[in-house]
Amino acid sequence: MAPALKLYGWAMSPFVARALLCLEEAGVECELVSMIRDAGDHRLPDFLSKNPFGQVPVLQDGDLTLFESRAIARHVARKYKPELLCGDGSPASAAMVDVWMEVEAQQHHAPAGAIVIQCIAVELLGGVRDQAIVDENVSKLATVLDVYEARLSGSRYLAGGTTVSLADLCHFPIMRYFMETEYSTMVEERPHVKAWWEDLKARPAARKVIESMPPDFGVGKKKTED
Ligand SMILES: N[C@@H](CCC(=O)N[C@@H](CS)C(=O)NCC(=O)O)C(=O)O
Ligand SMILES: *[C@@H]1O[C@H](CO)[C@@H](O)[C@H](O)[C@H]1NC(C)=O
Repeated sequence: MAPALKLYGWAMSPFVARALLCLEEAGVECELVSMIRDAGDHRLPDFLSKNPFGQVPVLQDGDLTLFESRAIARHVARKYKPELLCGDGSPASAAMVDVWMEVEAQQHHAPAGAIVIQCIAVELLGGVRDQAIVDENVSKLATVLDVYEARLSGSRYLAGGTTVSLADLCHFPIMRYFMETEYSTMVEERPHVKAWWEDLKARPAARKVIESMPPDFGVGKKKTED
């Protein structure tokens, strides 16, 4: 029988990978319906009826159709592995998962994503990176990672305690690409952030998802095929 869940998108996208990682961690079987960005699959009417913003990923879980990778991640956790959302089960510990999920979305993602785009994507697409954008975002990310270093010196995971939560997992996809840039030293230089990252990437679910995340977004491969 085909799995009841379907995820639409291209697996190398950090947003799609966020959903895939969460599904994998929750042990949920899900069919990846592959789409091709260059072919404009995400702008076809059928896809726009699933996500009017024309972005991947989209999750279909029975009658429920969802977009926005963090909302998908929360849904999967809530329905299939609630421990990922609630720490030790107390309201206080669930609140800390929420706080650090917001930190990922509001503080970490933009600078880390900007560095990844400039240092990997722009150059592979034949452009020239804008070093001013890189520098500004490196400085912003350094401040953010200093906060992480302090936080992780008191607990193994961001939400506190010794069990992984959705807050940690949500960082994985953009970190995976960030660690391929020369700015990965920013992680190496912060021992607690480094230990946290090594722990995350060693998780079986992360090792599985990373197989579909080539460090060059598959762009390098495409170039040689052209
Ligand atoms: N906030 C969204 C962002 C999704 C997103 O940017 N998806 C990219 C994946 S590479 C996309 O679909 N881009 C195609 C486009 O915007 O045309 C999420 O978290 O799911
Ligand atoms: C970071 O990168 C973004 C996106 O390229 C850019 O708009 C912004 O000015 C950069 N700097 C900071 C401090 O966020």
